[in-house]
Parts: sequence; C-alpha cells; structure tokens
Amino acid sequence: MLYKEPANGKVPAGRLWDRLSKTRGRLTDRLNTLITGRKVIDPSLLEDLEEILFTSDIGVETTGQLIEGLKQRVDQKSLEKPEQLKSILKEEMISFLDASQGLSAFNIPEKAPRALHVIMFVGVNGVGKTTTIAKMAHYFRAQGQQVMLVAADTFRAAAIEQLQIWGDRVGADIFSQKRGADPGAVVFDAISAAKARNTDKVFIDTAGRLHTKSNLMEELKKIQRVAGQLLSEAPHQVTLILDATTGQNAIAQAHVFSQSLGVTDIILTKLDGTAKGGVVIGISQRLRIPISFICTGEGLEDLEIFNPREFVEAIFA
Ligand SMILES: Nc1nc2c(ncn2[C@@H]2O[C@H](COP(=O)(O)OP(=O)(O)O)[C@@H](O)[C@H]2O)c(=O)[nH]1
Ligand SMILES: [Mg+2]
Repeated sequence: MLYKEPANGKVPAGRLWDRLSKTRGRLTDRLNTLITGRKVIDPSLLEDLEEILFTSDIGVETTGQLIEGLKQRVDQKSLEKPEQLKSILKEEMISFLDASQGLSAFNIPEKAPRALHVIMFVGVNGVGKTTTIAKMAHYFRAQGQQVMLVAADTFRAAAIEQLQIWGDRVGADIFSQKRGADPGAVVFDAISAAKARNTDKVFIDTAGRLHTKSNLMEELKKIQRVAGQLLSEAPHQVTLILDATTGQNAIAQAHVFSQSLGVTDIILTKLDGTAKGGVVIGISQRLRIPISFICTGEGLEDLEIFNPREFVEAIFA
C-alpha cells in the first residue's frame, strides 16, 4: 500500500475536514484574526503568531523552528506580506511531516508476495490500542487478508474479551490464553499457529501498564525478542499508538517508548473532538518517526492513511 498522492492544491472536504474542525478552529481562526488588516510583518506580529502556534500543541521547539524559518524569509525579503504567511507556514509544516514520513513500514508494494507480517501495537492504557487494532484488522480484511489478533495484554480479563468481540466483528482469528499467562509465551504460540495457518497479518495487542512489579518496557522487549525467535524479522513493525487529546503528553510518551523499543511508526487517535491536532506536527518533527495512520472516531471505518498535505490543508484553511 503506497501513500496516496496528495490532492494538490484542492481544498479537501469530507470526513477528515469535518473531524478536524476543532483543531482548524483553534489554528486558522486565530491566524485569520491576526493577519486581517495588517500591512507588514513586524516582530510583534511574529510574536503573536508564535503564541498561536505554541498554544495549538505544535510544541515549543517545532514552533521555534517555524518562526525562525519565517524570520529568515522576512530578512531575505522572500516574505513581506502578512497574507503570504499562511501558505508559507503550510508548506513548512508539510515539509516537516514529509521529512519524517520517508518509507513507512506500511509502504509495502501491493504486488509484493504475501508473507506473514507481524505488528506489535504499544502504548499506554486508554489511548485506543485495541480499537485501532480492530480498525486495522477491518482494513486488511477488506483487502482479503487473513488477520490474527493476539491478546498479549494478559493481565486484564476484560482486555482479552474486548479483543475477542472485535475479532468476531471483523472476521479475524483470535489467539488468546488464560488471564495471567506469560505474554511472551502467548506471542510465541500465536506466531507458530499463524505460520501453520495461512495468516497474512498478526496484530499483537500489548499491555499499557503492568500490575506486577515487572517493568512494562522489559516485558515489551521480551515480546519483541520472542517474536523474532520464530520469524527472524518479526515483529516487522512496532506501532506506537498515541492519543492526540493528551497533547504534549503524547510527545513525552513517544520519547519513552521510542527510547526503549524500536518504534517503526505512530498512529494518532482521537483527532476528532480535540483542538490539539497540531501535536501531530510536533511529534513528527521531534521524533522523526513516520505517522502511518490517524484515527478520527470510534467506528471501524474511522481510520485513514496519514497524508501530510491533506492533514495540513484540513487544519489550516
Ligand atoms: N473519539 C474517539 N475515541 C476513540 C478513538 N480511538 C479509540 N477511542 C476510544 O477510546 C477508548 C479507549 O480505547 P481502547 O481501544 O480500549 O484503548 P486501549 O486501552 O489503548 O486498548 C474507547 O472508548 C474507544 O472507543 C478515536 O479515534 N476517536
Ligand atoms: Mg486495550
């Protein structure tokens, strides 16, 4: 699956546009107010702009870099009129995002031979891991792939049940063992089973918090190792799920997880109903990890391939 070519210059409409309305409101409305009636770009205008970007959850450092870039353009006289600000900022944001996108692990050519692909989903409790796994399973089921969901969050019985309910709904196999089973052993057995069946995708649902004294990151690393024992490249992806409504806290979580595990890509959830969507830009720019998908609702269809241009056009109109 390749990233879709952005709809160049076209104003995007539809679901993404609707669901990102709060973020767009926070960013665009204030920017429009700021530039209306202004004739020149002076330091006070840039200061107000900095405040707008900063309070849109883009983050201090990323905001600083955007403003610095604008100042240079003003000095070089390639930016003179306030009405140019918006399009220049948009292009800067898109280039920040593009720089981190690179070849996402999801950029698998559609014609590649089908092979077992193992993805481990990580993230703290409540960010939307299990829901996102269900959406992803639904997405790949629609392409005719065989999907197996693995319940490696073994401490909570409710977590296993929740995965089972989703698996039934989307037509995915479920692999689970008893509550309290060793997650590494569950994953080992699941991958053996997946190899024996004709499975295309194995999605591992992991714990977001441990109730024992052991360390979450150590447990996740162990799952990673165990997966690799049966299939040398597994897990092919470690996908970090972050809740956009937590704003700057999501950036902090991304740092913790990516320092311990080789996070290959990020999925941002709950972009509907939050004005903190700017955090996507901060995360991408700070972490340099591609964003593969974004989620904009609780339903199975509320998952989109992340496209930098479409995203920026929808938050900045
Ligand atoms: N509005 C909204 N809610 C979401 C989204 N993704 C997940 N949720 C909700 O977030 C809550 C926690 O999700 P869950 O998948 O159980 O999180 P987990 O603990 O990380 O597995 C549930 O009520 C989900 O319906 C999203 O994109 N938008
Ligand atoms: Mg869960």
